[in-house]
Amino acid sequence: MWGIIATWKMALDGVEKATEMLKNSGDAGDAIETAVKEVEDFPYYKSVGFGGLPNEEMEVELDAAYMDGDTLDIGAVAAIKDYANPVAIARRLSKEKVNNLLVGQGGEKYAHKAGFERKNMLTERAKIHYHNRIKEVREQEIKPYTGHDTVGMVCLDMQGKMTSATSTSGLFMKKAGRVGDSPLAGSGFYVDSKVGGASATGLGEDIMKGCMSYEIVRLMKEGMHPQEACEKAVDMFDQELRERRGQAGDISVIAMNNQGQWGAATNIEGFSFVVATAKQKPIVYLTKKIDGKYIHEAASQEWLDNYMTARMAPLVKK
Ligand code: SD4
Repeated sequence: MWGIIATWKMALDGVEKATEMLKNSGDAGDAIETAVKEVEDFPYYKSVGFGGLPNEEMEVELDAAYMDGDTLDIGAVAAIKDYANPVAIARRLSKEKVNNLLVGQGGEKYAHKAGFERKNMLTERAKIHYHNRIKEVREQEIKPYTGHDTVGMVCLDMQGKMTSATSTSGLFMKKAGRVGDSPLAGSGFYVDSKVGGASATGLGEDIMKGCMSYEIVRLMKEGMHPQEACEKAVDMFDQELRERRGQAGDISVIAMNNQGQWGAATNIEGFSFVVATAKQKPIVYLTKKIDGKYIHEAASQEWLDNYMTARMAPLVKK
């Protein structure tokens, strides 16, 4: 068995590439890194890698992580600037004995010495988004910009090894130095090859409060199917936040166990994700909750076309 699951439709091309590797006995570490890099390199995705939207100071600060489910090795970078593929730096860090999570300049120095490609990650298009947003919104409340799109993945290879990885530019207009859930083990990602893995996207500040990814893996370890674990973790924590705080931020999750079974859940409208396994070709699903029950529907060609058209539409400075 092999499989890969990833947040958001934007992961499709990367998942397709990973599928080719996994089918041919490829390693889950190589496959997941290839898949995440594909998303990082595509300039029209606004919250991952090149083309990611900047912070308040118009600087693109990136968070990324990598975890090996066999050894439980973790590597992560947070709030780093000017590197093309943060996930590759995170993976390299996972091989160190200590110093596995590096922030800001420390992460950049490590990446420089390790020979990673420097790149100005701020595109002209992202600058236009920034200027338009400054004009549009004066409200200070922190919220993910519409269609928050952190990429998070879980991968299983034929050898039974599982990995998890994330990459994001975080929340649009975040404060300089703000770190979300994505580089934090247990919150944005977690994987254990003996059980399975999970990853989250949404409002990092709330995802962290519930250590969502670890919670899902914990529930799977207790014997739950990934779908049941995702539903339980999201529904219970969403309710908990509402009761205690009066509101809950966006939380969307994906999970896969070491049998290649998978699941997803969300507390928003319009969450999409991509799955491929030895049993099914890569499919983009849209998650809906009808009468309290989650339904994953394969996205139509029209929906897929509209997704790309919307992301690549010309942008005018207001
Ligand atoms: C964060 N969870 O930095 C990320 C944001 C996100 O798509 O998912 N954006 O809080």
